Amino acid sequence: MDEREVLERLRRLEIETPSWGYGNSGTRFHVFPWPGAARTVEERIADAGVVQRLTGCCPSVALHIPWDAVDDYGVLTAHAADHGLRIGAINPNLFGDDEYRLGSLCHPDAAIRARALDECRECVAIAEQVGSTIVSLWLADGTNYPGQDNLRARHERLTASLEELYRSLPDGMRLLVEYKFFEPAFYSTDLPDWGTAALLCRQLGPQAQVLVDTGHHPLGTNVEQIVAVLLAQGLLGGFHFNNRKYADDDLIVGSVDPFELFRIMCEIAWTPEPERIAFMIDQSHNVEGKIDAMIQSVMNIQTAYAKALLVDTERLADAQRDGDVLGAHRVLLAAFETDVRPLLAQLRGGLGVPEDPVAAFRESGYAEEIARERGTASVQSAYES
Ligand code: LRH
Ligand code: MN
Repeated sequence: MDEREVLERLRRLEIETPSWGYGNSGTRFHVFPWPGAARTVEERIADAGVVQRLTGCCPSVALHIPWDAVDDYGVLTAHAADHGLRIGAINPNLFGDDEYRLGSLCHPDAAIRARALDECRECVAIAEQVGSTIVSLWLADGTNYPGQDNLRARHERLTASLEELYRSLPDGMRLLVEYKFFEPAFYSTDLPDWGTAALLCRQLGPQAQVLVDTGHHPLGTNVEQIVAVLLAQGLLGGFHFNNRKYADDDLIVGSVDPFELFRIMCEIAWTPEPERIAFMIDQSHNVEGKIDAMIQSVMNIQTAYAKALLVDTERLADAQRDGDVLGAHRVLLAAFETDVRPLLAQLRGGLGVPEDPVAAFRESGYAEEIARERGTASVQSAYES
């Protein structure tokens, strides 16, 4: 691919940021409040607007309901537009309520399943109101002990619940199904892996696709191979980008294993229609500033994608055809080891944004301004509440 094509593909890359990535977050041990961290959905959207202004490639923000629930979604959509944003994926929260102790859409009690389904349908309605075409569903559902529940029955409840939800989708809206191998359930998770998610999406229909959260796999999993298979099957709906060293650590994407992110973005670079894929970030910034961490994440994804687009695919195909194993590997290494900062500076120049958006943010005074205006909200962790 020549430089002009690479720049064109980079210009078309849009990355959605998560509203929940701008607020205070922590672990069960402690939540370290950050001065000026966003406290309301309006502040979260304002901060996402700063990321868009400084990167030029983050025109939408994902919402989590009820964390971001408001009375008037028309007003919220206008507020987002004032900050240069549209509202993106709507995430139902079916894990933050006492009634969901034994699950939500998989709960043994039909009344609780019905209630969870209503909350999902409410998110479909919210998506319609804000002009979003994505409902992104992750379930904490699972069990903690063998025998706690019938595993097959839970799967059948899940299937029936998702079929009802699927029937409520208007034309043009997609249901993204996110899997995760464990946590908060520690024995079985009802949506544990890509295979289960893919089977269910195939059964539901073309408006259902799989969401790959890069932190949701057992250590050692070949995530780029999962991406390749889902692309081949037409089932890859989107990503929740982050990085991890151990479990679902939700660290800055590309911060622990940039080579893995590069390998994942190679599968995207080699697919004919990447635009249908929802590129979203899903992170929590426990010890660092929220906004510059988000900007760094966007830059890391752009860097990985730029390197992936520079892979000499002809030489790679030749080496693969000739069985030149190391030769093929070295073609990939050559791209990964390319310094793409000049190319990204060109991209950002063309987008009218700073060459180094993190440095520009830090020089902008915005962090100091919101720290003055918003102060530092104290937050309790699970153990402390
Ligand atoms: C679950 C998850 C899911 C979100 C939550 C904030 O671990 O990845 O996507 O709902 O994080
Ligand atoms: Mn996620």
